[in-house]
Amino acid sequence: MLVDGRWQGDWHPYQAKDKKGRFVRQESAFRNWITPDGTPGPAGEGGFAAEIDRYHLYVALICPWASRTLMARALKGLEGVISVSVVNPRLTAQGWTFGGFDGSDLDALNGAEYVHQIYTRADPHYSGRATVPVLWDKKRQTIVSNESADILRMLNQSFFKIVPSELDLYPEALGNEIDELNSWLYHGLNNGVYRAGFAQSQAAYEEAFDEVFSTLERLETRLTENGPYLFGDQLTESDIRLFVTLARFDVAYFGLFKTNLKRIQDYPYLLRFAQRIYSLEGVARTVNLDHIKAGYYSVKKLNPLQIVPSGPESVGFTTSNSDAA
Ligand SMILES: N[C@@H](CCC(=O)N[C@@H](CS)C(=O)NCC(=O)O)C(=O)O
Repeated sequence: MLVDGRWQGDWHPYQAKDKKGRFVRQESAFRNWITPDGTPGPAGEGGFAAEIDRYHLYVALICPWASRTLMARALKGLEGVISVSVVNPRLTAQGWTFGGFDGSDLDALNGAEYVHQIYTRADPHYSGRATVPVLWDKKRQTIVSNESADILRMLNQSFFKIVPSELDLYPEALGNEIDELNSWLYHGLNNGVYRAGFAQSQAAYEEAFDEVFSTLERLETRLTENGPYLFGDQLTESDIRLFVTLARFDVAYFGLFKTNLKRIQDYPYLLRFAQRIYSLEGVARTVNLDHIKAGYYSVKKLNPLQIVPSGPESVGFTTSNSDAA
């Protein structure tokens, strides 16, 4: 991580925990919003108007938080409007790096070797993790946001004048319900798997494990009763948030994070849901199982020898690496 703009080499993902050994996630630091006309959004300062080719996303294809922003970019037709660089999947002693792994990019924009250099370019005294996603403003040469939940929402709502889209991932009438669902989905599943995987006590692991599987049961029931999406026929950001975790579950979390009561393939409605989302135009390009496996299994604290498993043979929905970004 960075401390006052200097990289500390002894990064390891166990840093933050509470008294009971529970994993605690760091808050994001850059919270500005792109808006249609550059007026300030719900947080941060103004001056970030939606424009063609002004913004750039730094992402890791291993990362569910980054992938949800990539999915929104694809589904909202913004691939020609916002450029992207994909980092290497393995987190190194210098954090995220560019170039070398199949499907990764060099940083053609800022010429950085490491993502932490993007952070110090935006703020020479930055302290904190150098996480992805990062939404970069090419005009002001700074970070707009490093919070994927905000980026997902601004990509949905701020570019309608540039790329009109029928799809509204956060319809006003469903706002409160989406927020409520996102909250238990995040706690029980999106972050629940991390709480299980990075738990530092048996009790903390078991608590998270139980919550992961009760959340999956709750979701399966919901989709059985009122699918095909979480809000019936309306595709929303909650579906994107669910999909990114489902796509990583059987291939990484089940083994590495020990969330191994059942696989997603054992839940018929969740599997059908994943297949449906995967088939939406542009989504397959955001899913790269080689990056996901290489990335998660490179976390030394959880897998000291960093051996990447050969299986599973399939995650149950159609994937093809040649389709991936
Ligand atoms: N709150 C952030 C979390 C992002 C995050 O935790 N990204 C991970 C990868 S999945 C990361 O970059 N970790 C590197 C680190 O912690 O040093 C978001 O949702 O945007």
